[in-house]
Amino acid sequence: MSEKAVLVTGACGEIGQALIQNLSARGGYRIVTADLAPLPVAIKSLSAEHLQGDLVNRIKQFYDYDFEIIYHLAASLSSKAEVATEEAHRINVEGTMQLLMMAAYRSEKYKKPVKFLFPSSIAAYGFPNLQAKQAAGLVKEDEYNTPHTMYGCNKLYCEKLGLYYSHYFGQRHLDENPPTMLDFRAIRFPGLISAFTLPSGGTSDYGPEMLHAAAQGKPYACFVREDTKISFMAMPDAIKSLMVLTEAPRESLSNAVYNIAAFSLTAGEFRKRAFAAFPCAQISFEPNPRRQGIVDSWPEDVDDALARQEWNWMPDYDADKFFDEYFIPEIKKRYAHKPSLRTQE
Ligand code: AKB
Repeated sequence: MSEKAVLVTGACGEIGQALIQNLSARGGYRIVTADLAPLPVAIKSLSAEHLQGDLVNRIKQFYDYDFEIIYHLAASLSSKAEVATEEAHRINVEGTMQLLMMAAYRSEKYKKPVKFLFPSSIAAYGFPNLQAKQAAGLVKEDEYNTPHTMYGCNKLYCEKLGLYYSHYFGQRHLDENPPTMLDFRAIRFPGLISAFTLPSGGTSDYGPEMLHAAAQGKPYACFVREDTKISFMAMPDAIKSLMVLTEAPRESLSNAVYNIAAFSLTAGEFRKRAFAAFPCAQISFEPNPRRQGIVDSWPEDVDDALARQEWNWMPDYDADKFFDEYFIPEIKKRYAHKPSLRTQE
């Protein structure tokens, strides 16, 4: 059986590493990776070829491949993007547009729609103030699309670009012989937490940072208030969502952009969970006004009914299962060699 050619950009990031491991375990894929950095040892042998460097400068190279599926994960996350806005725009928007153009061109030329999977974010939402956030309840895909961050603006705009290249590019969609268009599918991810990697540059990072610090017996000063609430998800569920959406039949999808949710917790609840597993944890709250403002503009939770209805989305991990069956057991193994680690068995 021939292998499906898959491109994973942002391969060294948290989602990238977990996705590559999953694709490789499933088998049947020729995985080409791309990133600014060299591949970490954990996934090096899983990549058939690694394209290292700036995607925007090297886009021509990508036209030589026959990718059936593209997971475009490369991004500058919300906190980092806010301090280097031009660079973020270049990575998040120009890089995405170049790849979308390439995928649209190949779809049309070879009359086979390239599947383009795009990780969007809860950062695409923006509430005018904390009261509005707390009153909103579960937020649907088309509500509060008024992001406050460069990253959120970039994600929202790239969703629109994806729609454009998959439906209207060339304005020939109404012709008698419309071209084959690329197949764009996006997921608005909540904050993701992996037991194996740590995030960097994001604003939901306080959740995973707090837990990894507690597991190592390191003090942690949380940069948001204790009552700060947003939705989170276990990394295995994020990977599952990408795989399920990739395989969903086109006809069953009425939308290109989907919310997904798993559990919503306050920073204070994270601390409680951390103490329960690691009683010696040292966690304080020292809110940073800028990062606090960003998280205050994001929803407490999102409505993922459309994903559940159209592609049977269902997370495997609620908060209890996340802590009891995934994060705590894995993190204890990961840091077991550290002498400072003291846990409650
Ligand atoms: C970030 O914090 O920027 C990301 C996200 C919520 O998209 N984790």
